[in-house]
Amino acid sequence: MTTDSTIHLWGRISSLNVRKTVWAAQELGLDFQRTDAGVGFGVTTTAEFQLKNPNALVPLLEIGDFVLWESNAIVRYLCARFGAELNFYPTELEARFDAERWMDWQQTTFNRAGGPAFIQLVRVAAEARNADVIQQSVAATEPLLALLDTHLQNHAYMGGDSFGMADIPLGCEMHRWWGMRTAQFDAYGVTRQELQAFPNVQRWFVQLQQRPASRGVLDATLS
Ligand SMILES: N[C@@H](CCC(=O)N[C@@H](CS)C(=O)NCC(=O)O)C(=O)O
Repeated sequence: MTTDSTIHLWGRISSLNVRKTVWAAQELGLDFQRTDAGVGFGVTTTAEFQLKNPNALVPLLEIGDFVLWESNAIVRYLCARFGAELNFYPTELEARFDAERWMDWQQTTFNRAGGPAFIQLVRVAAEARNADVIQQSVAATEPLLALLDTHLQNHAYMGGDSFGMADIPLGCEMHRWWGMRTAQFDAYGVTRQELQAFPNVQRWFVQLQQRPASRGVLDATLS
């Protein structure tokens, strides 16, 4: 048992999932340290790290003897433990599960739809890119943006009138989706709608970008 209460995040900032946890910690005004780990940095390949996360993935949260993996679980935990006054993790059960639902949707639906285009356009070498994969990713993502736009027509934030935990994962997804330049899609003969085509998403996303705690996350360069 250790008495060390340092809030330690493990993971490279180039990871969307790591960025969520960093943003959450910053919103909560936490004093935390982050160690680069994962592709390009190693660490996750060590036996010591895999004792903490047998998936050998980032992010990982460590506070003394407590370790937690899965990015959205980390966001939830930080908000629940350190954000009671802010109500980022809503106390009212229905409000909490409304937010939980959007967080699950981010991982199971939005990320799956938009991820392939990101991998192709940012991570795969130009000569190896597959235009069909990019096309399918756009076709799967744009209806989801329309769905989000409809939701945000009547809600200032994902969970209602005020910023909360569900804004973090989805804000990170929007940063990645709009961080890819439309010209990149054009280069593969794929038409992607601009952010302006989704005015409520645009209004919400600009509000998120204006939050001081989103710095280093929503202005991060994609890689
Ligand atoms: N569902 C997990 C996914 C974790 C994951 O896939 N992490 C990626 C980065 S986004 C990773 O660790 N990739 C390997 C690496 O960086 O070494 C979560 O949300 O935390």
